[in-house]
Amino acid sequence: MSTPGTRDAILRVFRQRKGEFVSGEEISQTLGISRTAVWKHIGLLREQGYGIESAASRGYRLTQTPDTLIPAEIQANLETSCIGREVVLLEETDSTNRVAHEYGKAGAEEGLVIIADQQTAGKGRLGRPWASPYGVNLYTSILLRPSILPRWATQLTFLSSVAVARAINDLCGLNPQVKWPNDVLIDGKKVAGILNEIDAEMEGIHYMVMGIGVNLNMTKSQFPDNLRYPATSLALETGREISRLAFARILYRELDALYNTYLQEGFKPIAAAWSRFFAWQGKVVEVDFQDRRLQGTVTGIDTDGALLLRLDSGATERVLAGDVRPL
Ligand code: BT5
Repeated sequence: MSTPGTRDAILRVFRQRKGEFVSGEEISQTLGISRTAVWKHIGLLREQGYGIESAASRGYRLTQTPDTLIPAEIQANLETSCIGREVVLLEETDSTNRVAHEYGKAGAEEGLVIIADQQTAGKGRLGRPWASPYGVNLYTSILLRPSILPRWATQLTFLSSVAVARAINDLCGLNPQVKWPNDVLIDGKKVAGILNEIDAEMEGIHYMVMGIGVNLNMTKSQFPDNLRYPATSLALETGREISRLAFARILYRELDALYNTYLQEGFKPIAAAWSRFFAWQGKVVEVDFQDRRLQGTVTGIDTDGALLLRLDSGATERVLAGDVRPL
């Protein structure tokens, strides 16, 4: 058994026994590995920050877990119906979205979650980079297989923004705003980005990859110099360290609840939830769209996620893509 798999399995045994001592003999038998291997893996877990007490006649007991992202810890009592049913953790990868595409193409079930401690080529929209330093933030991609037409796929971007905004509010008590179409901001500074991609044909979606990056503990010096917009992290905003594990779990729960609502009730409740975090409703904005610069009052979003602007002429314009600035 590989080291991460064994680590996971040992943690599962500890969880099942809820803080009790478990003998080395029992762990070795349950996992089918030698007592020496158990001892070695306990040592590795301790190096990763797990508090594991050992008592000569009683065995081992888990006393503390670090902020390490370990699938068993993420899944423990997660109680979601779909999201997180399988969790793949990678210490380093180019992009979790790229990995999720591989799983999608190979036929993996929806709800699969990919997480990385670090991305070496994290992707934003239009080929832009997403800064993804080691161990401080959440970089995750979720594989979904909604049976919807490709043109409705943008609706899921709004769903992910709401989940991120709710998770931030739940865990930190901050009041994030969502920006059309996909960013999550705190006081106008970008704290999370979303990159949803689909593999589809005209009649339907084969799968969707929902990519979410949230700046949790990133420090000022870890942000690239040439950012398009001001950025921040939850630690910078709250002054305290944010548990990656706690944030990931809350995010997957929110996503799961919203995804179920979406499948049962459609986009309407998602759009309503999104609007509550949307600071520009009723505001005058400017947007570059299809080689034109438009100014208008934001009246909401359409069923396909297009931004609805009321122009001075009284006409309504549907903006499908573009960068919106408040005036
Ligand atoms: C996004 O693109 O905001 C989508 C970012 C999605 C990242 C996640 S991480 C997990 C998954 N795997 C991936 O490979 N991607 C997804 P966009 O709106 O195009 O914004 C990109 C721009 O944000 C860049 O051009 C920078 O200016 C800025 N930026 C880069 N890294 C940032 C960071 N960590 N925090 C805030 N802004 C950043």
